[in-house]
Amino acid sequence: MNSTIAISANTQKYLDLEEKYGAHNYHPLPVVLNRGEGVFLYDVDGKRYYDFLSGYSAVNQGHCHPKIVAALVEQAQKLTLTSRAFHNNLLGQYEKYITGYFGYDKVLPMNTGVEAVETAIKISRKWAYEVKGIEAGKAKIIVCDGNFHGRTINVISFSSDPAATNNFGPFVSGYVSIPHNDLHALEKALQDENVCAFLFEPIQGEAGVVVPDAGYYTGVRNLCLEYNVLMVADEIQSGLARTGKMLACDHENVRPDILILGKALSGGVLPVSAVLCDDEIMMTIKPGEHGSTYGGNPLACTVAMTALQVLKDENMSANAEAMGNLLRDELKKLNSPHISIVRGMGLLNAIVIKHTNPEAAWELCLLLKENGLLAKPTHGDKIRFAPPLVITKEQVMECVGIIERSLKQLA
Ligand code: IF1
Repeated sequence: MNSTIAISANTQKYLDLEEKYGAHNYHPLPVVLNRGEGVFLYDVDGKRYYDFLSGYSAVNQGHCHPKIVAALVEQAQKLTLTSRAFHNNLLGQYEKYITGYFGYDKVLPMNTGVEAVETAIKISRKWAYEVKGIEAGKAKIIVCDGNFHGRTINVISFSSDPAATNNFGPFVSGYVSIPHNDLHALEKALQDENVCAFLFEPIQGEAGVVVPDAGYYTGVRNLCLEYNVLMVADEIQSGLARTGKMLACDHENVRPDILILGKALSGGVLPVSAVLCDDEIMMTIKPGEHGSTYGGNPLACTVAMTALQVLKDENMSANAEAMGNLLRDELKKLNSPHISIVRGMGLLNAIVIKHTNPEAAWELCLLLKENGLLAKPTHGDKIRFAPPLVITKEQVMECVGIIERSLKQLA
């Protein structure tokens, strides 16, 4: 499979360890990294790469951002975890900061992305029974075909990807799946009075960066209002300046009822996630009904405040928009016979590979790696191009050169 490249003995040593002692639940590129700085990653042989994955959009602020790392180190020497059995001096400050930043009454802090999705689902169901008045146990949530919201049993219960669900049953009920980017299908599904929420990714990431038509977010907002259903946006990947606005929904000035954040909320240094909504929804959760050991820990609170502040101070939305436009324009100009589609928004992009070899996207990623750029294929023929948002114009042009060279080397 790794036919086109040679692997150093040093690198192979690390690959062998993982092969022997780690679960085989991933198929990574054969590169072993030990350092990151800004848009760059370095491997154990000292080779430098442009990072075009950004930890699946967790490292929007760039690797080891000095301000985020400084906040982490300073706080780590004072207090890292109290649990929620006691208060800590940073939680309230963080809650005030993030609710002000995004304009919601309340926040519920969690750690990983999928935990925040689970939290949003639990809150939606509480709201269904205690505010909307749906009969006990009957609440339904509408989701989209091709969704990716994480890996728990509940969340994979509404996945349409066989790889995510195969032999993991039995599954959780209460979900209805409709096509992505289809307002007619949404309106039809909303006829069911037991529907309490519509959970969606503003841009479908795992499906291959599928951007909906202009007006979709507005349409969703209006339909959810009309049918008294919560609009729940999973902005874990599309949010935090990645698409050229703080949130993807901001492109249409649409405010979801429940906002789910993760990934870049910590700039890639810790798992930090959050659910934001107003009192009518959040106050349905009472003490003892939900929580997490690490959620809202002082280390996470400090890191998240710094990571959010850095996004604003360094105008990362504006840079993502400008560099994204440049990247897509230049990729289209290559006119490569091997690229059938270039799509995306800001710096959340993908190309679709056209080639007789079904392994071509993987082979291209190996060539890109040889030429100094790291990217990963998804669903066989798509490759995500999502560098940290600190990338400069000169760097984008250098990366386009690497991509052009690699495409020409693709047999
Ligand atoms: C892996 C994908 C990206 C997400 C959205 C929730 C979560 C994710 C919109 C869960 C996580 C990650 C998980 C990662 C691969 C990656 C991914 F290809 F699988 F789809 F980014 F595109 N909502 N996405 O994208 O967050 O619990 O992982 O913190 O290896 O599974 P998590």
